Order: sequence, then structure tokens, then C-alpha cells
Amino acid sequence: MITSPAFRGKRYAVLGLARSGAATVRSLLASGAEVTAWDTRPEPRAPFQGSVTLADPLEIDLAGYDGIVVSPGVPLNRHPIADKARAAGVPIIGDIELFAQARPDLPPHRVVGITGTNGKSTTTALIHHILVTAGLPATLGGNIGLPILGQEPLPEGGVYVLELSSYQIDLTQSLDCDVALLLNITPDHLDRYDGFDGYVASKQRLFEMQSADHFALFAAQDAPSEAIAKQLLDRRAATNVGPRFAEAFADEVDDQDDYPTLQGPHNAQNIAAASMTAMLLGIDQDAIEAALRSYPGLPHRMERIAARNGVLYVNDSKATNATSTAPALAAFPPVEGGRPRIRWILGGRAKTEELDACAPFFGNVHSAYTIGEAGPMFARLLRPHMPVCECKTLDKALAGAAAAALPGEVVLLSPACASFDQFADFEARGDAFRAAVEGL
Ligand code: UMA
Ligand code: ADP
Repeated sequence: MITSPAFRGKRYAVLGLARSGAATVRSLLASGAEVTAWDTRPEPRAPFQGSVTLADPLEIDLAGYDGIVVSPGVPLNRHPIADKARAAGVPIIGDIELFAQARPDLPPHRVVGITGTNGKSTTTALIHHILVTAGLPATLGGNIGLPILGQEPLPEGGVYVLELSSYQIDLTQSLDCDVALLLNITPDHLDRYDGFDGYVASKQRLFEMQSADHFALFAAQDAPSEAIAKQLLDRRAATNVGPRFAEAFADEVDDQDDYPTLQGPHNAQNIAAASMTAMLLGIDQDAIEAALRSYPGLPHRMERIAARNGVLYVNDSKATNATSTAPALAAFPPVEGGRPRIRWILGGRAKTEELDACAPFFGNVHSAYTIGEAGPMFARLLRPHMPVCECKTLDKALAGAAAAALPGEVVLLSPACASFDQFADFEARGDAFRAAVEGL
């Protein structure tokens, strides 16, 4: 685990004791800090009985605390802890900020921070794979599921590759990434922000924390990315403050056919972004290409689970918004002169009441099978374009799609929704899909 003398003798309140909160408490205790910890659910509190003071930070006097460490899943925009901490003058931070504060005592290293609406985990894992293949000590963590404070410190010359959600950036004030990468920005997580502008501003803060000899890398030419890049360029031109500017272009990716786990137009963006990051870190082109060829891929992202009776079953459970589902639909066009071949399972808890990003690829879909809360809304949107079965549950949707699918077709779970209405998370949803396919 990562610990730091910077935390010794300090007092922290930790709110949220799931993955990141639990790792935070362990690191703080091992560093010699005094910890008050809380989770609204009793189960995550249980392991800390006896080792910390268990108390709700909303119920205690916060005077004298050095920080309130909040989990990214706590909705700061509406949770009363935000006002209470402000009133007490105690900073609200997250585990990534604690990592940033621990950095001066770690062996000399570099940090890559990856953010964006879609493609973060793929690109984070890909950058990590390139670095390790090239022989550098590297570790990955953050929003990809692995709290960074739970990782072993790297030896000198190591690279920490951090996937950063906007929630995590909101809780971070001093992370100066050697390379900060913005993949793309489209509407997402709007329940946590004051409109789309608030979400964009959150992403922008990653670059505002960078110093002048570091790189801000942009991989998309969408309007919000360009606006952030322009502000950085203007600021640097006027004051010489802020990071150096770099860009990656998906349409300059050659030989994508040689990278079997990185197919589809969205992965061209991920390849371009990861390759440019590696170049900025000094990795040579041959090593980068070798790693692109051997990248094993991540589960739940366009994961080919099985081929049964000529029907391919694909688990893209991680596609939790319409923009991330669009490339999955694009990846299976009709075979020459043929009819559409996707049987599309979608639905869950919708982020927005539309499927506009997917509309250009409706012609690739034979029929839709809707599930979850968004099922009726999606059925209404899709009926003018394709046959729709309102199946309600994943099991029924898969059974219906599998029974009807003909050889050459693809049964695709790419839900364009969060999973929380019916599953613990996207991984549980993808695992349920896999189990159901295996049981066919
Ligand atoms: N809780 C309270 N009070 C509240 C609200 C929540 O006590 O008012 C407690 C909950 O009971 C729960 C904990 O706080 O025990 C929630 O913490 P969490 O949801 O932050 O869970 P972690 O396991 O710590 O996971 C977090 C990230 N979760 C979120 O951002 C929602 C994980 O990202 C990340 O991998 C992990 O830290 C390790 O760094 C997941 C995610 O879904 C993958 N991210 C979102 C996404 O990708 O769309 C942003
Ligand atoms: P994130 O961690 O940002 O959620 P992932 O790499 O886990 O991103 O991919 C999530 C889903 O988004 C995948 O299932 C894939 O369909 C889609 N996706 C991946 N990369 C991109 C991209 N660059 N642009 C748009 N969609 C993408």
C-alpha cells in the first residue's frame, strides 16, 4: 500500500468505506494518522470496528480535522457534508488527492492521468500495457476499480497510470500529471453537475493542476475538448503558465487490423491517445506497436463471449450511455447486401432521454430487446425504426434474442444505460449476461 509521512499525526474523517474509502483508511492508519470513518451501510463499517472511531461526520464537530476524505460515489452536489465541511473550514478531498500529497515521499516517478466520457478504462489499461511491455515499472489505478492507495509504491522511474472520473477530479486539488489526457466529452453524469457546463468544468480542472513542463493531451475534436484546449493555449501564451499542448488523431492510426482487441472506430481514438501518451513518455514506436498487437482487452467492453450455432454473443455492459453504445452498433454493419444482423439488448437506468448518438447506426440493428427502467422510453424511441420486444429483464431479453437469432447475427448487450436499477454495477450486469449465455 502507499503511505506517507505527510499524514502522520493528522486527523481525517473518511466518508464512504467501499473500495476507495477502505483503502484510504488503511493507508492513513498505516501512515500514523487518526481516523474517524463512516458509511451509511453497516457492512462496510464492520471491518474497521476497533481500529478507527466510527462516527458519521455529519454528527460530529469537524473543528481540528485536517481533511474530510469523501468517496467518489458520494454525490457532493447534494450531500450535506459539503456545506458542513465548508462551514468548518475543513478541505474536502479524495483518495487521489491523498496520493498527490504522498508523491514527494515516493521514489522519483511520473503520473499519467486519463479522463474523458468514454474509453477511459480501455485507454488506461492500454497505456499501462504499453509501458510494462516496454519494460518500465508501471501500475494502474483510480476509476478502473483499483484504489491507488492500495497499490504497492513503484521503484524509481515508475509510472502511475490513473483513470480519473470527474467525481475523482472534483475531490483532487494538487495532482500535477506529467501527461494528462482528455479522450472526449459528451453529456454524462448530469445528475451530479450543474448542467453539462459543470461536467466540462470538472474535466478542465485536471489540466489546471499541471505545471509548465508537463503535457496536456487532447484526443477528440469535440467542442468541449477544443474549448478546454483553447483556454489552456491562451493562458500559456499570455502568462507562460500551464502545461504544454499535444494532440492525438484517430484518423492517423495505421494498421488497426493488426490489433485484434482494439477494433471499431472508438478504439482508433483510444489507440491514438495511448500511443501519443507513450511517445510523450519516451517509448519508441516499435515497442508501442508490439504492445498494441499483444493488448489482451478488458472484460465487459465489446467482449466476445461465445459463438453458438453461428450466432456471436457480445458483452458490452460497460457501455453506459448512448455515445459509448454507438460504436458497438457501428462495429457490426450488415454483411454485403444482407439484412441488419444485431439483436440489441439495451436499457437500465438512462442518463438522458434520447439515443441520438446511436441513431446513425439503427440500420445495423435487426431488432431491439429493452430491459430495466428505461425500457418503455427506449421502446417508444425505437419502434418507428425496428421491431422492439419490451422484455423487462436481461434473462428474458437474452432468451428472446437467442431464440430468434439466425446464423451470422450478433446478440449484443450494449445497454446505453447505468445498471443500478437492476444490478450492483456494470460488472454484475456483464457477469449475469455471460452466465445466461453459458446457460443457453
Ligand atoms: N456512501 C455513504 N453515504 C452516502 C453515499 C455513499 O456512506 O451518502 C457510501 C456507500 O454506502 C458506499 C460508498 O459510500 O459504501 C460508495 O463509494 P463509491 O461508490 O465511491 O465506491 P468505491 O468502491 O470506493 O468506488 C469508487 C468509484 N465509484 C464511483 O465513482 C461511483 C469507482 O469507480 C472506483 O473504481 C473506485 O472508487 C476505486 O478508485 C466506479 C464507477 O462506477 C468504477 N465510476 C463511475 C463511472 O465510471 O461511471 C464514475
Ligand atoms: P470508460 O472507462 O470511460 O467508461 P471504457 O474503456 O470502459 O470507458 O469503455 C466503455 C464503453 O465505451 C465500451 O463498451 C465501448 O463501447 C465504448 N468506448 C470505448 N472507447 C470509446 C471512445 N473512445 N469513444 C466512444 N466510446 C468508447
